[in-house]
Amino acid sequence: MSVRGAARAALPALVILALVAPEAGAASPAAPTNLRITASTSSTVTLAWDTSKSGSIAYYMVLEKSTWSHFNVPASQTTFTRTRLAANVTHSWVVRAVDTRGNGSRESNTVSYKTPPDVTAPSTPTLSAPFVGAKRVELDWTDSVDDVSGVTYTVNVNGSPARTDTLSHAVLDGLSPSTSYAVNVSARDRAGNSVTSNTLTVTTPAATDTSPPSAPGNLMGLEVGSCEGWLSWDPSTDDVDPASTIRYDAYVNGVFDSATIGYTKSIVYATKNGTNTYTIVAVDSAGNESQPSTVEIPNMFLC
Ligand SMILES: [Ca+2]
Ligand SMILES: [Ca+2]
Repeated sequence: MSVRGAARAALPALVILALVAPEAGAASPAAPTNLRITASTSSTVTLAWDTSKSGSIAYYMVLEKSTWSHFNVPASQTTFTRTRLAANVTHSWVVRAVDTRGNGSRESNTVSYKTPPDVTAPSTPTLSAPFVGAKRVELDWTDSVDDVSGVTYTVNVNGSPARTDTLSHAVLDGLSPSTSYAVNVSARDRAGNSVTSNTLTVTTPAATDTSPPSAPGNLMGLEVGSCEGWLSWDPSTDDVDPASTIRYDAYVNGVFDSATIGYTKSIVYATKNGTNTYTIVAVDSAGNESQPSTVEIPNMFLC
């Protein structure tokens, strides 16, 4: 762990100490007792404890020592359910009572629970292709849900991974016209369990579209921190392609910089001191390019 990471990890402990430090001369409440686990699943644990025998209790503080987290529970409540626990980790908890003057009790007994390894794959996504263009295919799939963790998706084209992301939507670009592709999506949980969607065979049409999209409208450039430019523009329209599949190529001082698809914002940088010129060109799925839209941002500096 880096020095900065260690300092960050230690911070919640310092905060907890400050929160429950007893006032000089004030009696601390008695510690809660009989902390126990009353229910558990692969990713949740329910704790219960017996009330403090003395003190005017304002709330209970459940400290999760394995993650340096704490959770406050009203005094009327002597149970707490922790959800979304990481798999295959030993977690441990204690409870402290805090009275209405802010005095904290000693810690209760400690309980621990080791979550089992995650061996269950996420639910199977269902893949569809809402748009098939000459060189570009839009893919959409149902969200895959895992029992323990988040899910990462990999789009496979003809059996090879093409892109990986956490979004349940993708546009494949750079395909060939009049060609068939076998496409599916694998969903993987953090433990590495994966499941694969249905396989679609998509056949791109010939590139007969010769009309370019409209030029990106209302291009705006905002300088952020001298060297960074935030660009935004209104979506282009095309005679064939839906807005979600139009590609925008960004140029910095005439040099290609980056591309986005269906997304009308971009972050660009200065490549020289002074005024930098940014250009956005919309490109449809057949490769037709719009008229360029240009904005200048003055007074920039190289990062
Ligand atoms: Ca799982
Ligand atoms: Ca077109």
